[in-house]
Amino acid sequence: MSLFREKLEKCAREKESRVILALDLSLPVGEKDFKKKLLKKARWVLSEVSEYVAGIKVNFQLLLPLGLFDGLQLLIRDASGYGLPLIADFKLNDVEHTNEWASRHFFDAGFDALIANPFVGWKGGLETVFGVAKKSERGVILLVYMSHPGANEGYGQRVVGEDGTISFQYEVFAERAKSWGADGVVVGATQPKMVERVYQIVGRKIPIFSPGIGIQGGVISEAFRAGTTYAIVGRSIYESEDPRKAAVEIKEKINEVVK
Ligand code: BMP
Repeated sequence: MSLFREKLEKCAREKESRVILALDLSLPVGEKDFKKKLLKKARWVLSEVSEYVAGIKVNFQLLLPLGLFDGLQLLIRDASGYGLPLIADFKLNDVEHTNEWASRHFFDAGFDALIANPFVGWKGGLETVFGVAKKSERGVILLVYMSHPGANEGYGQRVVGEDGTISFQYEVFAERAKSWGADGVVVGATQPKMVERVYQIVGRKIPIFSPGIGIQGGVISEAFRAGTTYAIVGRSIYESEDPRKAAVEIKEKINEVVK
């Protein structure tokens, strides 16, 4: 098991939380001191919820204005101080040399895991990303079925295997997550049937991360009964007037289902 998974499981146990905070705060570009304000707000939200979440996920909303080795470093240091694992959500989706360069930067910057898109395949795609992650004991999480309605156009397509068997693309990706040694899979909470099917394939070996609770329409009880391990939650927490209260409520709702 990678250090990432050990760290995540330890946090989840100690904090009795299966919530990963998606810290996607944003401010209008060009607003006076927007970078300073953005960083201040992100650090405040993190400090409010740090006791009630198992990990943090960072996306383009913070990376682009703050910069990986610039403002973001303060947030990365905060997360590390709270002992929280950090996931880089830039959905790596390119050829080998670009993927490798990006993953080295994310890991050097202090991220514990990254999310990648299995559509690019192994050879010349994600092989080196897994190699870089393994060497540094970081994690790779694969997108298996996304949470938005159009996800069925890609992840939900029927595909014909070499032996002529027909399956769904996401079933193939769930199998690949096993054979490639992924540290997690993303399956939208909005798709409880897909969560259930992916859980049949990966079992307890690979945690299922489900975004889409709340604003996107996903329901905690449906997702967790189907096999979700961690909920990725953004706006329902950081847009709330009281992020701490929102995080506690979500964590407790999940615990009612999983206990
Ligand atoms: P929210 O709870 O505000 O809907 O945020 C969900 C988070 O999960 C966002 O960071 C989004 O980029 C991410 N996400 C998603 O919503 N669906 C997916 O299928 C994969 C994701 O990473």
